[in-house]
Amino acid sequence: MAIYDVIVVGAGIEGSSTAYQLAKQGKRTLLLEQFPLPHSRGSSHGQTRITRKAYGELEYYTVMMKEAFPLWETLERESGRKIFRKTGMLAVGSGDAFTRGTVPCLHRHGIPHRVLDYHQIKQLYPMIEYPRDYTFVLDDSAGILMADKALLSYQETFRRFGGELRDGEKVLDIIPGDTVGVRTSSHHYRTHSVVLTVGAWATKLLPKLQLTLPLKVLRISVLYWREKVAGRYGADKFPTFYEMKAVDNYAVFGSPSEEYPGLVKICLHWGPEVDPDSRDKADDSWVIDKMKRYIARHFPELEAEPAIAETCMYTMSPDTDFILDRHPSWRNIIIGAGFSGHGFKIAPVVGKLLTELALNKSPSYDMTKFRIQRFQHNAKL
Ligand code: PYC
Repeated sequence: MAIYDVIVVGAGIEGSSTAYQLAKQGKRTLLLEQFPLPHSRGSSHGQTRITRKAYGELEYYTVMMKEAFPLWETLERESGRKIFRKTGMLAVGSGDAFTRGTVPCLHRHGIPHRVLDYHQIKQLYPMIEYPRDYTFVLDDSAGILMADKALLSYQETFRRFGGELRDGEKVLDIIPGDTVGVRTSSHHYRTHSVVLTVGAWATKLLPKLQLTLPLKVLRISVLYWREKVAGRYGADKFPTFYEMKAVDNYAVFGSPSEEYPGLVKICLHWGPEVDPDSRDKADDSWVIDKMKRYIARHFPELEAEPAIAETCMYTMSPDTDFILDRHPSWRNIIIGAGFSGHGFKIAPVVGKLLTELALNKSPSYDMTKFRIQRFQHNAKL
C-alpha cells in the first residue's frame, strides 16, 4: 500500500486550504470528506463570510489577516474566480473591547480606518440607528468573501496540483504510530502524518484518540431580512458590520444585500448547543426572538420577520482562540479545531500553519495562543 505524505481529514475551508498548500508543495496528499460534496452540514457552506483586519485587542489575528488578504488574492488568480468584494466593515459598540482595541491596533499596523461619530454615521448610513454615545470604527479594507466559491477554488486547485480528494468517505478510526493508519467507511490508508480539521466532529473523533477538548458546538441561525425599499442596503452603499456585545453579551454581525436580492444577512453569533449529527433538533426560537428585537431597534428599514433562516455550526473554544497544535502524545497527528465562528477568513494562514506542523517545520507565527496545553486544567489529555 502506498503511503501518503499527509492525509487531511475534513474538507471544510480549513482542511481544504491545508490540503491545497501541501499539494502545492508537491506532497502526496489525500483529502477526505465524510459527506458528498458540496454540502451544507458543517461550517464552511453558504455564499459569503465577513473578512476584516479589525480584531479589537486580539492583535495576533490582525497580523494573520495581513497575510490572509494577499493569499486570498493568490487563490483568485489561480482559480480565475472573484472571491473578495470590498465593502468596508463597521465596528459598532459602546466601550467594549472590540471597538476600544481596534483603533490603536489598526493604527499600529498602518491599516486604513475611520473613527466616526453619530452624525457622520447618520450621513453615511442613514439606514441604521444606534445610540448617540456609541463608537463607530470603519475598517476600510474589509469586505466579504464568496465562501462557496472560495471552498470550491481550494478543492479544485488542490486537485490541479495533484492532490486526491475523496468525498462521501467517513473516517472511522485513526491508528497512531510512526506511520498513521486511517480507516474509513470503505478503505484503509497509511500516511506519514495526518491533519484533523473535522469541524464540529472534533467533539466525536478526538476522544477516540484519548483527547477531550472543551469544545462546544453551536447551531447558528443564518437570518436574512427583507429590505422595505429594494437596494437600500446594497453592497455599494452598506458595509459589513459587527457589534461585539450586542444582545445579552453576544455579538451580532451582518453583511449587505448581496447573496439574495433584497435580503440582508444579520445574525446572532450564538445559538443552542447541539450534537453535529442531530443539529436540526435544537430549538432556536429564542435566537429569532432576540434578533427580531435587534432588527426593530437598529434596522428600521428592514421587515420585522426574517425571510430566510439557514443553518451553520460554530465549534467554540472557551477563549474563542483556535486550536492549531500537535496531539499531545503523537507528533504526527495535527489538530486544527475550535475556530469559534471566526476562522473562515483566516483559512489561508491556518492552512499554512497546519502544513508547517504536518511537515515538521517551525511555524511562521507564535503559536502560544493556539496550543492545547492552555486547557490542561480542564482537558482530559
Ligand atoms: O469573524 O467577522 C467574523 C465573523 C462574522 C460572523 C462570524 N464571524
